[in-house]
Amino acid sequence: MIDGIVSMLARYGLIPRGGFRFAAGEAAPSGPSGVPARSILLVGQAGDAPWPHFSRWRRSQPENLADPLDTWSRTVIDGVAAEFGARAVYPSDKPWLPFQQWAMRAEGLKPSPLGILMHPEYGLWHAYRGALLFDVEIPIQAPREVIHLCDLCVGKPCLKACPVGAYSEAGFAYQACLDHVRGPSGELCRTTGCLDRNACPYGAAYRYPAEAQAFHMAAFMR
Ligand code: B12
Repeated sequence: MIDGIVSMLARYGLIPRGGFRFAAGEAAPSGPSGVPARSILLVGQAGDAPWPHFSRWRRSQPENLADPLDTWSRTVIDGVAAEFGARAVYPSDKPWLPFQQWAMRAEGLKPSPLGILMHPEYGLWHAYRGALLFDVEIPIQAPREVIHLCDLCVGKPCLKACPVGAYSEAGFAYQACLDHVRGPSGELCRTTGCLDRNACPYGAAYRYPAEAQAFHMAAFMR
């Protein structure tokens, strides 16, 4: 089954991002039958691999379609869920589901100073597009030991590039970021993406192209 899921996701540039079994008695979201799920498989992306698939699909959609990436993700991942007897949930579902906590458990990742999880290969250039919940236990490998690259990073350039210091030890100054990105000096952030995220030296081969970063920044500004 996992092989089938992997090859269906690959058609869209998506990959499984690890999973785990919920412990007995743990508050798990419901599976396809409506009772608490027994296991979960996260679905996401490394680098911008889904971008060409998403862009092609988007050209066939109305120009003013709201939340196009979420809509594309639902279209694709709902199809995978239906094929493999799972229930799909999404990062944009409300109330928000704990995707980053699930990801830390599934792949052993830890947060970078920016809040984005640091991946040993993809750096900050990865995301979650959905998760598949199962009524049954699926064969999932336990996460391997991961070196948290931020522990090795001495200069922490990710905390120095933002002109308004939006990210700091105190967390993410959401309003300061938004005001700057929307304002007259935010042109570079709007067109090439978050300067702090781009300052990270890891996973450079997976960095999203400017077009994709501008798309995400526009969504953030809305
Ligand atoms: C709300 C939200 C935000 C809010 C944060 C407000 C806040 N202070 O809570 C805002 C709008 C600021 C935000 C921004 C961004 N976000 Co955001 N966000 C979410 C969302 C939808 C819900 C978070 C949540 O509360 N979950 C519920 C709790 C119970 O789950 P949790 O796992 O415990 O949540 C963790 C996060 O809340 C995290 N956290 C708290 N504050 C912040 C701030 C940032 C910037 C991040 C990344 C995480 C983070 O700490 C919690 C502890 O683990 C998640 C998706 C999801 N469902 O989790 C994405 C998510 C966390 N965001 C993500 C990303 C990438 C971003 C951006 C960096 C890029 C973008 N999408 O534009 C931007 C930053 C803007 C910039 N300068 O470039 C990714 C992170 C992926 C990863 N590799 O780790 C997620 C998982 C979405 C996804 N599809 O993959 N985000």
